[in-house]
This record gives sequence, C-alpha cells and structure tokens, in this order.
Amino acid sequence: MEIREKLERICCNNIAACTDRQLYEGLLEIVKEMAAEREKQVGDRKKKVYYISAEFLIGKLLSNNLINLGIYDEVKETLAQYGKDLAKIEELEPEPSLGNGGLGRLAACFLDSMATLGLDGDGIGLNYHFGLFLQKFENHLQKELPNPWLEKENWLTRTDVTYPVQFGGFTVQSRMYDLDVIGYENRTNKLHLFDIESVDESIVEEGIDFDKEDIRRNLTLFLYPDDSDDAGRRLRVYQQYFMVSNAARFILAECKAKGCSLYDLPDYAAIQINDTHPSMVIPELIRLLMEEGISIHDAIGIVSKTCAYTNHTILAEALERWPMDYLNQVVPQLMPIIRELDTLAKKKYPDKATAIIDEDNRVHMAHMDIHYGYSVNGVAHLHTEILKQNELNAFYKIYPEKFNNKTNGITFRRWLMHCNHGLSSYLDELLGSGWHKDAGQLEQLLHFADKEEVLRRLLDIKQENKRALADYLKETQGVEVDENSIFDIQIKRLHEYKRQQMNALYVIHKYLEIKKGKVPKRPITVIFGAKAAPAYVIAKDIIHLILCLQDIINQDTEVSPYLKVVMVENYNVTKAEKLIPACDISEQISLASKEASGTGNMKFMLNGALTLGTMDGANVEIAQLVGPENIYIFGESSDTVIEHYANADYVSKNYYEKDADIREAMDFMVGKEMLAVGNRENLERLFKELLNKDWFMTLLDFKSYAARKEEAYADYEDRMAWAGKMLVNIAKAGYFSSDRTIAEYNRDIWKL
Ligand code: 26Q
Repeated sequence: MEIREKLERICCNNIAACTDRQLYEGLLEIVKEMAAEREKQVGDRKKKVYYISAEFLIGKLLSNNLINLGIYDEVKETLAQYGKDLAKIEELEPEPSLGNGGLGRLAACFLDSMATLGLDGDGIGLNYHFGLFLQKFENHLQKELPNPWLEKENWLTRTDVTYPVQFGGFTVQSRMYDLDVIGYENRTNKLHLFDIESVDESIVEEGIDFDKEDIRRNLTLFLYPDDSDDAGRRLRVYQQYFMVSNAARFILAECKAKGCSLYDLPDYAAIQINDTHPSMVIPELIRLLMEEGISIHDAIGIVSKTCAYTNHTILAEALERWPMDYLNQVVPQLMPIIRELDTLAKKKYPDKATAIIDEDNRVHMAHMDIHYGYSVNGVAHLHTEILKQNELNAFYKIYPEKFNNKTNGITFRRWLMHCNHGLSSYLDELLGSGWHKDAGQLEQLLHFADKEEVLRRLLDIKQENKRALADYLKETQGVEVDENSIFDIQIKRLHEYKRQQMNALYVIHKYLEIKKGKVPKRPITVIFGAKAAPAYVIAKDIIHLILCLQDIINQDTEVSPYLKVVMVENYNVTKAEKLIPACDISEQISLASKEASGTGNMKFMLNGALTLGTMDGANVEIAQLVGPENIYIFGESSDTVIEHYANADYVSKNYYEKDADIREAMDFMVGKEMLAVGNRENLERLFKELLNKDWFMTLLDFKSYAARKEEAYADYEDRMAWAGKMLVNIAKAGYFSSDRTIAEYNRDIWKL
C-alpha cells in the first residue's frame, strides 16, 4: 500500500482535517505495522546477540524510523501537500531519556547498526517511567524534575512475557515491553524493556523525591544517575538484579524454543554485558542452569563461553563494588554462587588484585566479568591500552587472549542523515548514497578538497544550521546569538574530568581581556549543555559558575557584542541533534587518560566541526585520521598525567601562584562581580577545590588550552582554509560509523 493510502486510512480519508497529534499517533501505528512486516520476512537464526544494558538512550524515534523504513521523504511530501509539517509533528513526540550519556547512547547506536547489518541482536533493559531527570535552571542552580515519556500511544508493545522475580523477603512480577529497532533498509530487531507490574508513579513527591525503600512500587520509576547517594545505590542493586534475572530467563526460554540443549547455549547466544551494571547475569544464569539440573561446574563452563564484558571507564569511583551486606539482603540466592566463583578464582590466582570478593567484603563486578566472561574490551585504542597496561594489568597477565579493543562508533543515520539534512543531501549529490550503508565511501569527498564551489557549499550549509540553532535558542530560551560568531560548543555530562571548568575559566579570561580593550576579531558564542548528577556537589557548583557567567557577560554591553555564553537547559538527544550540525569548534578537553572514548567528538567531526581537544579517548584516533593540521590538540599526554598521579606531584596552587592569567581568572570566580549574582558558598567551594586539589589538573593544561583555542579562532578567519579542514574531518569520519564497530564485535566476539 502506498504511504498516502496508509495515511488516509488512519485519517478517515481526510488528512487536512487531522490535528498534528492525530497524525503523530497515526504515523506511530503505520511504522509499527511496517516494522512487523519486516520482522516476519527475516525469521530467526540460530545464534543471537543479547546486548544487556541499564541504559538505552534512544532519543525520539519517529523521524529515524521513517528514515530507516525508507519513507521519510514520501511521508514529508505527502503531508506537505495537505499543509502539514512533519517537523511540527515530530515535536510532539516526548523524548525517552533512558540513559545518562555516552554509554546509553552507544547502546542505542549499536542497536541501529545490528539491525542495519542484518544481525540478529536484541537489546535488554529496563522500562524507566521517568528516565533521567528533567533539568531546569532556577536562581543559577540546577533543579531536577521527573521526565515522564510514556504517553497513552507510544512505541512500546506490551507482551505476554512475565516472570516472578525473587528478592530477599519478597517477590515482584515482571512484564516485558517491546520496542521495534528498525534497521536502515534491513531487518527489525527488538529492544526488550522489563517493568514491574506493581509500579506506582504516584509515589513521586516534590521534584524527583520518592520512598527509596518501597521497591515494589519504585523499582522502575527512575534511571539512577552516574553518581548517587547511598539510599539510591541499594535501589540500583535491586534494579540490576531485576534486569538480569528477566534477561537470563528470557534468553534461556528463546534458546529452548529453538530446541537448544542448555549445554550448547554458547552456540545460540552471545551476551554482551554493557559495563558492570548487568554483571549479575553471570551468577543468575549459573543459578538458573543449576535449577535445570546442570552441575555448578558445567554451568560455570557454559556461562563463561556465553558472556562478554565491555568496560567504559577507568575512573575508580565508577567501578562497581557492591558491599556483601547489600547483596545478602537483595539477592541472597546469588551469594553462594558468587562465593563459589570467588573461591575458584582465588585458588587459581591468589593475587589480591584479581579477587572477586575483597578484604572489605565488597564484590568487584568487573572482576567477576573478567574471570567468567570470554572477552573483555575497551572502547578506544588508548583506553584499551591503559586497561591492559595499568588498570587491569593483573588480569591482562592472566588472560591476554581475552582483551581486545573495539573503538566506539555512532550511527550515521541519526547523526547525519536525520540531524543534518542539508549536509546529508549535499553529500548524496556529490558522492551518491552509498555512504549511508558503507561509511568508508565518505573518503571520496577528498577528491573535492580543492574545489572552491564545494568548500563554499560546506560553509553555506554550516551557516544555515547556525541560523536554525540561533532561531531555536531564541524560541526556547529567549537568548539571542549572533549567527556570524564562532559557535564553540561543549555538550556532555557534567564531570570534573571532562573539565567544563577549564572552558569556563577561559571564558572569564576572555571576558577580562575584552574589558581591557582587547576585543576578538570575530564574536564568540560559547555554548554549554550538561546535566549534573543530583548528588554531585562540585558538578553543580560548576553549573552555577557557568550560569552566573552567562548572566554577567550577556548583560555587560561592553562585552556581549564580542562574547556570549549560553547554557542550554535540559541537554538531551533532541538538543544534541540541533547543536551538533551548527558547531564550529567541538570541545573535547578531558584530562588525558580519563575519557574512555567519547562519542560526541565523532558526531561533531562528522558534521564538519573541528576538534579542540586533548590526546584522550578516541580523540587520539581522530587526530591520526585527519592529521595535525585539521585538529587542535593541546595539553599533557596520558603518560605524563598517569605519572603525576603515581608520583602524587601535581600541585595546582603552584600554577595559580606562577601565572598571572590563571590567577586573575581564578580570582574573578570569587570576586565582587560574581558574588553580586551568585552564591558565595558554591563559588568559594569550587574555587578552593581548584586551588587546593584540582584532581583533574585543570590549571596544568589551562595555558596550552587557551593558546590552542586562540589559534583555532585565528584560523577560522581564513574561511576557505577552514572549509578545507571541515571537509577532511567529514571525509575521515567514516571510520567512526557504529556499523564498523558492530562488524568488529561480530567478527571478534559474537561470531554470528
Ligand atoms: C555506577 C554505579 C552506581 C550508579 C551509577 C553508575 C554508573 C552509571 C552510568 C556508572 C557509569 C555510567 C556511565 C558511564 C558512561 O557513560 N561512560 C562513557 O561511555 C561512553 C561509551 O563507551 C564513552 O564514550 C565515554 O568516554 C564514557 O565516559
């Protein structure tokens, strides 16, 4: 049936009379139907991947699904004939925020790529009703509110799959909800989200407060932020066990349905454990296999050939180590198994560094994954090397064959075709559409490196995107930005290691320079977007600093024609889709060795922004691909940083005392202008933290950061040369397609 007919059918033959909401709900139905047809066509194969993750930051789905079904243009044009605007209809869709940041968004990109490559691979996670909190700014502070996304008509399909899940002292009943994952012109896979039947949204009080003990009602209300209070941590263990117990039962049921003997499980299932959040799937599977009459020894052997672990961080505080007390209370049935796994590991490898249960009676989830999984991967070349040589060195010595690298990637369907129609269709015009499925073909763009006409078009497209962003910011936040200024953007979760504070210090430095009469050649617009974990005090102080700066600078008529600061409220996937295509300079300024990979860096590059960054995470690979003249690298190397930590010899105060620029910018933070708009408590705490501790070495890299940024700003003035750099970045971005990443996972780990 033609799209027009389908639309007419759901609109009672009168598209023009339909409201945008009716059209939105109708499109939802059409997409679901078309997805189901594709599913039937494919059928099941023997082996399947189960990607288990506490987060799937999928973003809005309508537009992407239309693209992947190959009907986006047709729908858009048909609607336009009736005076309807697809963009307006898309705005009605609530954004599911089922993730914190990079790890969750990666899982979503991977689902898209698995389906697009035609691999049989499902995601398994939780159906958080409010996801991550919604961020508001009030009195220059972050305020958290619930973010409901489940409307009556939504993407989920309720299934008949339900299990009783046993915790210490009580049981909850689960139910599985399915969401279609539509590959680009290929198969449909599923994202299975488990919920509790007894969930109760009404227990949410003021803001995002609720009774953390009331597990029967709260289990799937919120996604836990990456840094949380103690009460929340226990709830997180409940969530994790609930997720993996359902996953394990579902996986075993699917395998049985295919006629698999449970001894052959590894031939039917590969389970990818996304960071340690789903690690309890290992003991849970062992437990379930034992219930089927398999010996513990055999069960361990089977599971060890089925599970593979991905590490996403080397920050010590993010490595999950659950106190035995928690586990005894929440999942007593797993404890004998975890103890046995620990005993076996200790017998073979007495080194304390590789123990599952440590001397403080904490269970190291990553250690369990490495001993009892068949693959351990990092997410960028440098990250994997640091895991092998430092963080997980004791394990690397035991199991060198388990370690491998899988440099992250992003789906070009969302991060170019959907978010940047201008650039995407121009690339089609120049190169054909082969790059949609084979991103390596973008390299052919290099043939046009000297074509003035092509370079001009790239600049024009960027300009249009900047104009669109300026309009959006005006509409949504009431701020005016100059579309002819340089758009310098840092958007990511707020964390000290990502060093938004360094960017803010530069803003102060620039402000003071302008005040002294040294005005920049071209105005600069510095854009931030970031959520801070509600319990992360310093992160919230940094937000406070940025919001105060925004106010002071934008109200200063001497400075605001040259410098503007915009902190975007409630940064999320939808906002990223508007910000990234409009960016000139992409800030990737983490302290070297701390950012496992980064994936925002890849999205910016693909959309023609130039990276200002440290040699960290995947920035290293970007630098290698584009060459030193097409990226702005600064700062100390990861080796030097690791040495500073080892020798404990970094003293931030020395940098403050030695350097007048640093001192001036730092002092401003707690000076009278700032205190006139901000809170003394927040600002002084941050100041002291940077002066006396500065664990992530902001002051160490500040001068080289500022110098490199000036260089980038100066280069920007040679528009054609800049466009040449943009072109190289776009052309070389193909390597960062998640299709490449997923093909490597399949080749080396899953072997479907
Ligand atoms: C842990 C314990 C208790 C509560 C929460 C957590 C928790 C939650 C989320 C720990 C970590 C996360 C998220 C981590 C994350 O997003 N890591 C990012 O993963 C990306 C994809 O691989 C990388 O590109 C980023 O470099 C990495 O920071």
